[in-house]
Amino acid sequence: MGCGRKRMKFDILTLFPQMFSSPLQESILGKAIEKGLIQIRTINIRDFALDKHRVVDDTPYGGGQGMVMKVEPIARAIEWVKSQDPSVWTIYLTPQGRGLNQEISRKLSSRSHLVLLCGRYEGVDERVRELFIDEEISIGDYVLTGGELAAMVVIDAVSRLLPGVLGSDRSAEEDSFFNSLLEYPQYTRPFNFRGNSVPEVLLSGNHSAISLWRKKEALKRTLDRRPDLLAKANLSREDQRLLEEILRESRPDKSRDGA
Ligand code: 4FV
Repeated sequence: MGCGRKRMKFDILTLFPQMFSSPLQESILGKAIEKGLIQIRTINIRDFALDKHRVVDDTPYGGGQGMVMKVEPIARAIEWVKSQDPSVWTIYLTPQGRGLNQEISRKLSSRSHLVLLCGRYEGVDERVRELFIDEEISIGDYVLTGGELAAMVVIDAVSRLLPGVLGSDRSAEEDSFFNSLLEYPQYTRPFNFRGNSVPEVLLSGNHSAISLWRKKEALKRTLDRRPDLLAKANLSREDQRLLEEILRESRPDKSRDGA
């Protein structure tokens, strides 16, 4: 099973387990499940609501619109998982969490068992977070109807970093080189599409020239679209030199002669 490779377990606490049926069966994640590299289990929080009507939400104390998810069913569900594996790391998906990024994804990929708690309505009772949650993660500054889609994003971003999940582990590593920068432009056949051709260097077979072009393009794109990432990137001296070249080339020609 997974030939001794590291395998990872995701326990998803949700009121809508069927939402996970198809998205996780397709393509790379589907194969990773078949290969036993990842195991995904959906746990219906309502199964841990023990009252006759299996109630999982209630009106907010202090009034206000919407409903809040009750603490007891979630507490029982998390304690049930912890009774099987006390080392499980519990995550609550919420707009109030830390913004998911490649660094967080890499950290999570070093763990073996995650619980992903999916909120609904106005969210969960505060005591769930205080008593049962190790980490809160947001996939973006917008409000979803539920945490399920965010949980899928986390599973995808983390699973692809596990050895054996992507075609070749190199792609994840290559990922890692560029991970603090935006990706360089990609091209494939046809060479010429309606008069738009592929940069010659990519067909030169000169791998150092190709790598230099890609690094420069990644730096240019990051400078244009996400200068905040550039500020955080640990740039090599060659990167710095390329960046100066890009800035020089972007300035109107008067500066080229240092006038
Ligand atoms: C969300 C996000 C998100 C908030 C209210 C579920 C919803 C509802 N989760 N990143 N953005 N969650 O919008 O993770 O309970």
